[in-house]
Amino acid sequence: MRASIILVAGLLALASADTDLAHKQQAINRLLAHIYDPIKSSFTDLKEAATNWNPRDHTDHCKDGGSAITKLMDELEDGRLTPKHQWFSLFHKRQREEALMLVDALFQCKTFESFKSNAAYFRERMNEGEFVYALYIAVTHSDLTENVILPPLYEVTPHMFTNSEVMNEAYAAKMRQTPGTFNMSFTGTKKNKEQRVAYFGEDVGINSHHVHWHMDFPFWWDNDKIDRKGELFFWVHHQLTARFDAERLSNYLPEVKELQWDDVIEHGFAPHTSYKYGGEFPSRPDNKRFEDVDGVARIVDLKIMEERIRDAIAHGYIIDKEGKTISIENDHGIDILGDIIESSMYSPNVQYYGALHNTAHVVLGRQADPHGKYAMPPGVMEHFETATRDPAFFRLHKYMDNIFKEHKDNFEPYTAEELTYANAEITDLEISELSTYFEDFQFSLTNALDTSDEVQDVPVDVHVSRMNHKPYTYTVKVNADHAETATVRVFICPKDDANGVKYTYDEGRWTCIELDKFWTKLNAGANEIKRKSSESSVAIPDRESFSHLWEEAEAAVASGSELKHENIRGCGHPERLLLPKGKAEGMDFWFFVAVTSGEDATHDDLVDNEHGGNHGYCGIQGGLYPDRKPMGYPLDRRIPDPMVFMNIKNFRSVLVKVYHKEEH
Ligand code: CUO
Repeated sequence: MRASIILVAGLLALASADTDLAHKQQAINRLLAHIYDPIKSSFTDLKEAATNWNPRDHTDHCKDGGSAITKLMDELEDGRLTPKHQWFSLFHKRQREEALMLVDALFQCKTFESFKSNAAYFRERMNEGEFVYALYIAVTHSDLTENVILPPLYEVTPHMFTNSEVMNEAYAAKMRQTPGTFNMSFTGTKKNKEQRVAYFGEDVGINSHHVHWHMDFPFWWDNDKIDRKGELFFWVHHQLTARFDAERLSNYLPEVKELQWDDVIEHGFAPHTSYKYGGEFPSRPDNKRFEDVDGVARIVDLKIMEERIRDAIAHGYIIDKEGKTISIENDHGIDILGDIIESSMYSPNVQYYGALHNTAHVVLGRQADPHGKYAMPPGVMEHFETATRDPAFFRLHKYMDNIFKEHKDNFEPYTAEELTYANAEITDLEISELSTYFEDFQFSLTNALDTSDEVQDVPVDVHVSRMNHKPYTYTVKVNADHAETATVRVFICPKDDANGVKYTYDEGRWTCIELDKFWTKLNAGANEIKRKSSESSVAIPDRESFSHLWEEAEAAVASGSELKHENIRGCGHPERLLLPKGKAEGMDFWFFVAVTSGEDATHDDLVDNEHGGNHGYCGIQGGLYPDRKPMGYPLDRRIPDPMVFMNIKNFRSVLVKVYHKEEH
């Protein structure tokens, strides 16, 4: 034992020079490869740490003197931790506590070596789902792993992103040791109208964005204050529901109806998805009536929470846990409401307002087995990476969204004076052709398949159809009185509802999709602002594939060269889904641009630095949300008089068509 400690110490001394980005990326890749199997022997430092590093002997590497890691070690050694080869859900209280103990232990590491060694140690001893979640959170938020890119979760835990039929074929290919590529079709059949929009809810990019959003802004987060986390919870989900509605309109489906506790859940869902360990995800038949869920909540509990929240909205204030009132009749109100509704640790009174959203996710997820009679595992609604697959997700979020809107609609409309930016007048707005199409995409299932030092990996891929759009550009021509920084806000809004009736301004504003927002320097006189779809600050490009990250890091380490990364974050709407699907004959949308004063910027450098270019839905990590205005401005308040909007010279709407093409 003593000898091995000395050996580990020796290895650490050797490795201490190896903390450049290439080595860090390599270590994180290797920790996440084949997560259900032991670390490969060829990953010598990780294997050594997993075998011989005892975290209790290295508490001097911990900022807290070792209290976090000691707590986790006590749980482990007392046999209290969830075993391996069992499902994991963040909504399961005990499992979450365990994962967060590891998060805490990793956050306390002073050096990357101890971070990596502790991670390797617990990778071999903790539940795989807990480990993956904890490592993703730690890498996302720790300074030690700055600029490390997390591999796409759909290639780390592919079971959560593809269907059982494909997985069965993949297992067979591995058994035969024959590489293969298998087609994944969306769940359901053409008999089900909801199937027409399954390409959106089941898009791996949407699922990845959603799960990363919840990792960047976890509801359990109680460290430092994340700026406007509650408001962003509203905004990112409002945008998901608005985008889903636009997809529905393009597919001749009505907008999503909100879920109601006294009504049936109209649409059932058969996920055709299995856990790696834990069996099939439960299915729900059509028209299921809500039932109380044992050990989670009664339906009446949810109604009570909703009533208390609606009461607070009507009163214009909430009551904190000391009984004091806090006004929500101001721009900060939506942020507090977001904290309360989700609820997050920032909720001023969780005892009273509960956790309407999180509880509803679990209640919906359990409707197939509400009393636990059949020991069914958690439903798709109980994981952020699978939730949007279920049409009930959008019903639930429409319901939440309507509560938020009730609050927002209490405010007085913006006046013409408030909306006018006297320095600028938009003289023209030109948009290139807007068109969508489907394309093929492939990702790897290799990590879902069992392996060992003796069994060779077999490349097994899944092939899926996904939506994309032709790159587009738009040009805003602006006359400015004097040189000044301005904010440019860009939205696209469906013109007609499902019945082909034109939305009024007031109805239509909540259907608008934020396409972009950026800061630019206006010169005195005529300006031409050109912007490309690829520059959008709500979207991110495709995630780097795991194999690409792997090869890049291995090559950099082998050659001793430097690794440089861009597009670090996984949070951001997939760039290829920026535009809603069009129609063959073209679908009418308003392309709306607002140029307003750049005084609303919270950072000085936004004209030249877009801080990762995904702040619209995901903020700036570790910093202030870049825009002081309420999210959704200027469409976030009632518009009873459209003339006010139409006459604003710094606003411009143009009717455009989005085409959908079978071939591109
Ligand atoms: Cu993202 Cu309900 O919050 O899924």
